[in-house]
Amino acid sequence: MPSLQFEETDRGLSLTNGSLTVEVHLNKGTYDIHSATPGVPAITNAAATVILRDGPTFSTRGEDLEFVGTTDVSDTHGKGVTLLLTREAAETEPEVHILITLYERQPFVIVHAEIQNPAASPLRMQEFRPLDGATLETEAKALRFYKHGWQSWSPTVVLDTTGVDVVTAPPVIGPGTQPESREGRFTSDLVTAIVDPSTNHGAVVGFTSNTDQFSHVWFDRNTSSLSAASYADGIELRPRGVLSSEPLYIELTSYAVHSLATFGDTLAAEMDARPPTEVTSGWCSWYYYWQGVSEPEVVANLDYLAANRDALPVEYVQIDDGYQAEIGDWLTVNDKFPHGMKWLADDIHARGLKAGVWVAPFLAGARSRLFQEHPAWFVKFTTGEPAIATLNWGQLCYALDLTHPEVAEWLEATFRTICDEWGYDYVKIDFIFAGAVDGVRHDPNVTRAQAYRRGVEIIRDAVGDRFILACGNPQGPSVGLVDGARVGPDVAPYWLAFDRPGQRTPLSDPSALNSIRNSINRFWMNGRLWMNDPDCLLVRESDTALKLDEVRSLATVIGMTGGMVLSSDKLPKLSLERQNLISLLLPVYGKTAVPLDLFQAPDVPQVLELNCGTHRMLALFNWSDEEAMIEEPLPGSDWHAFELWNEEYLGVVSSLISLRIPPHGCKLLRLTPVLGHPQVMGSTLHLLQGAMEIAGEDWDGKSLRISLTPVAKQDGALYIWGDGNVKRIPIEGLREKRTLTI
Ligand code: 9PG
Repeated sequence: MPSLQFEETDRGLSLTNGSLTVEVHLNKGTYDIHSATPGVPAITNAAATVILRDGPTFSTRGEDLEFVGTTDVSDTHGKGVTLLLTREAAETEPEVHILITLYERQPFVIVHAEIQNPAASPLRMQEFRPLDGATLETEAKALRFYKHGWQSWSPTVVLDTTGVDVVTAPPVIGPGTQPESREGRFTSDLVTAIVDPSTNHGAVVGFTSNTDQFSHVWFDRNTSSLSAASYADGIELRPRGVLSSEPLYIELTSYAVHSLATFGDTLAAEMDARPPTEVTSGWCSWYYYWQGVSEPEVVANLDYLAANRDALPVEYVQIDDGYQAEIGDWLTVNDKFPHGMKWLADDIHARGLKAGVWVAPFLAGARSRLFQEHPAWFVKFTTGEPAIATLNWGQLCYALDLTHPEVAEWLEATFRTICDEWGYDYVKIDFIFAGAVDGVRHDPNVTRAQAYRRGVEIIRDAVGDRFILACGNPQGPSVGLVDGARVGPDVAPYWLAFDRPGQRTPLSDPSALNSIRNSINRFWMNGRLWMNDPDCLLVRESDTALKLDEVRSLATVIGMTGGMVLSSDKLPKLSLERQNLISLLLPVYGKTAVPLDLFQAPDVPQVLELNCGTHRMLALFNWSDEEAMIEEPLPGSDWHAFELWNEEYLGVVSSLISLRIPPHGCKLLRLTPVLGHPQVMGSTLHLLQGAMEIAGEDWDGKSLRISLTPVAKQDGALYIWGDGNVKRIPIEGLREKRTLTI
C-alpha cells in the first residue's frame, strides 16, 4: 500500500510517496523534487514568484519560508497531502504562498503559487510562477523539448535543445504575454516535456487547468533551468483577497511519451472534459470548394452521400466558410444559397444525415454590418482603437468583447437561430482565438482566458448537447466546453507550402505535412480532452498536388491517431478506388496510436503504434524526399506482418523490421502474434485490418470460424495463414454479419 510520509528535518521538510520525494528548504525559499527511479532527472532549487501589474516582483528565492502546516486532500486525483508554505515578508508586502501536493498513487506533484493582498487597497496581479528558475538535474548528453502550441494552428513540435526555438507570430502565438526571448531559451504553451532521447527519461511540466489563466513553461539550455507561469492579466485583487495560479503538474518520468498521456488524463479530470463515447465522421465543404461553396454543390455531395450510405456512412454534412453575407453577419446568407440555411439543414436531415455549419463567432470583418453598427461591442487597444484579431478575407477583423452583455445576448441569439430555427446539429466555431486578444474589455476584471471561456460557455448554453467543434482555438481553456477540437494547421491539397524556392514556410501554414505533424504530436489529447480533429482527408486525383503515397500517409495518420474522420472532396467526382480510401477509415475505431519515436525522430515521428487487442497496427513513415529504409525494433515474440497498402504478407518477423519506403509514403502493418495454427493475419476491409470488421475468430483444432461485422468497405479480402501457406479469402458484399468457416 503506498502511503505518504512526512518529515521535518534539520534541512527543512520532506514528503514522499515512495516514488517521488518533495524537499523544502525553508531557509533558502526553494523546493526540490526527486524520483526514486535511477537515472530519472530531478528538479531542484525551485522558487515561487508572483509579479504584480506594474512590475513589483516577490520571489521566495533567498527568503525564509514559514511552514504553515499540512492538509490532507482527497480530490479527483486521489488522496494526498498538501504542504503549505508562506514567504516571510514585510508587513506591507503581499504574502506569497506555495502549496505543494503529493498524492499517494500519482506519479506527479501539483504546485500552486498564491498571493494574498495585505494592503487596504486593491492590487493588480499579473503573473504567477509556481516554478521559477529551477534546475533540471540530468546527466543526459542531449535533451529534446516538446513545444506545445497555443491554439489549433500553432506548431506543436519536438525540438533539439542544441538548436533554436521555433519563432511564431500572431495569430498562432498567445497575445500579450510571452516569456522574454533569449539565446538558448525554449518556450511552450500549457505543457512541455524535456527528454533525454537516448532513454526517454525526462520531466513533464504543465498546467492542468487554463480555466482562468493562460500559461507557459520554458527551459533555458545554458543554465538548464525550468520555469512555469500562469497569467492573471492584471485583474484586481481586493484587500485581504487571495488569488492563485493554475495548478502546475510536475512529473519526473522514465517514459515521457506515456507521461504526456497521464498529463492529459489529469488535465481532463481537472477541467471536466467532455470525452467522446464514439468518434464521429463527416463531410466538409472547405477543402474543395473554399469560399466558392454553393447550395447546388452541397446538394450534389449530399445526393451522393445519400445514394452511397453503405460506402460512406458519415454522420455530418458540414457547410464551411462561404454561405454568409459577411464575416460577422452570420444570419444573412449570400445569394449562392438561394433557399437559405434552414432549407439546406432540412434537406440534409431528409437524407438521414446531420447538419453542421461553420461560424467565426468571436470576430467581425471591417466590412460587416455587425462591426459598423456596434463599434462598442469590440475589444479596444489602450489607444481606444478596436483590437485587431487577424487580417483575413481581404479585411481587418476585429475581436468581439465577450464580456459585453449585449455581445453575450447577440451570441446567444445567433446560435439559437442556427440550432433551434435553422436546425443545425453541429457548429464548427472557428478563429475563436479572437475571444482571447489582449486589450480593454467592458469588464476590466477578467483575464483573457476567462473572457474566452465566457464566450464559449454562452455558445455551449445556446446549443445544448449539440456538437461543438472548436477550431483556431486556444487549446487549454477549451477543455470541458467543446466536443471536438482541431489540433493542427489546415490540411491542403499539397504536401509542403513554399514561400521561397527550396524553403519551407512556417509550420502553421496550410499543408498536408503541417497538419500531420500536429495531429501526431497532439496524440495524447484525443479521447481525453475531446475528439481530436486532425483536419480533413483529401483523396482526390484531380485539383490536387498530392501523390498517392502522400494521400495514403494522410489517411494512415488520420486513421491511426483515432480522431474525427472528415472528408473534403467533391464526392461525385471520385473514382471508386479513391472513394475506397475514405471507406477504409469508417467506422472510426477511435483509439489513439502512440508515436513511439516522439523524442527521437528528427522532426515528425515516423512510427505509430496502435494496440487493437487481437493485433497491433504499426505505421512506418518516410517523411523525407527520397526513398529510405525505415527500421523499427519489435517487442516480444514472432509476428505475422501484413502490409495494407501493397496487400502483401511480409512473413514472420521478430526483433526488428526494416522496410524500404517511398518518399512521403508509409507502410501500414498488421502484426499478429504467431499462434502456430490457422489464423487471420490480414484484412483489407478496414485500415486497422480487423479492429472493426472481425468480431470473433475461433480455431477449434479443425476449422477456423471468423465472424465478420459490416464496415464501410463491403468488398475486400481476408488473409489467413495456415500450414505454412497464405490464403486470400475474397469478401464481397459484406452488408450483414457473416460467419466464415475455413
Ligand atoms: C475557412 C477556414 C476553414 C479551415 C479553418 C480556417 O491564418 N490564416 O489566415 C488562416 C486562414 C484560414 C484558416 C486558418 C488560418 O482556416 O482552419 O478549416 O474552416 O478557416 O475560412
